[in-house]
Amino acid sequence: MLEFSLPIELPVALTIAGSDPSGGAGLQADLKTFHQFGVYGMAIPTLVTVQNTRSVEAVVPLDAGLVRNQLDCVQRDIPPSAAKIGAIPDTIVLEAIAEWASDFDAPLVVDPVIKSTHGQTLTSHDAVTAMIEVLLPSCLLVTPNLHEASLMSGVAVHDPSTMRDAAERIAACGVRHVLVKGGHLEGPAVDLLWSDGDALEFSSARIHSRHTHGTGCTYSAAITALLAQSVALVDAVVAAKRFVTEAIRTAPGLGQGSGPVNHHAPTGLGRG
Ligand code: PXL
Repeated sequence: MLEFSLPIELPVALTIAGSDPSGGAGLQADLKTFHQFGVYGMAIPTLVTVQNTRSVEAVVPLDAGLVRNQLDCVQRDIPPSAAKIGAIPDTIVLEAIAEWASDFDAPLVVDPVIKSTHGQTLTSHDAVTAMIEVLLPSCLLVTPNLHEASLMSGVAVHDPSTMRDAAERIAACGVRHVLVKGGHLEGPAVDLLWSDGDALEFSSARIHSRHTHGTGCTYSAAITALLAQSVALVDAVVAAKRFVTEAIRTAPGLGQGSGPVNHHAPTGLGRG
């Protein structure tokens, strides 16, 4: 007789993010990444975009009450062991999420998606200010790119030293770990993790590709999936960066514009 050994407990992660119908970014990228890392994914949309790999044609915010009801509804039934927050359209939705987050007691990652790959504003400036004031104190990790780190810190970020200054200032807003992604600098892709007052740098070879749509979503989703499995934060960042680098290197070349990365890339966990 065959005997199956099922996982004793399936890890669960939640994404609260925008919808990208082309599947490369937003909650679609997050769910694929959760799945690839062996994690059961749940998803709450905050806004709906009309977009493909060439352009964003519309961004439609969802109602804050609807977002909050979804949060409460899934939380009381399947409480996730980690969650991530992506694009937030406006201050009202931000405040609804922040109120929920203040009671959430598992690791919470926020990827402050201010603009889409094509430069369309997804998170309003007011919402970024509110994010710093009311959401960051409930988060374990925030993962800005250079532009987002500049906006959040007021430091013009353009090299490793200013990445560190910005990270330190953002951490002072009440978040323990800040990962500033240096992917848009020249040379190797160096990310700086400000972690409990220490600065750590992670470097990977730069891959020249136009197929980088959704890279930031995929990176923070991979970190969240690992945190949902109780992996330590620094180890989660190292493994997630490796996954994303491989996902860019093996991008499937879909679409006529900036296509998605390869969400089937190996995770290094021995099952993806
Ligand atoms: O990759 C950032 C991002 C996040 N969320 C949504 C997006 C994008 C980029 O286009 O569309 C919904």
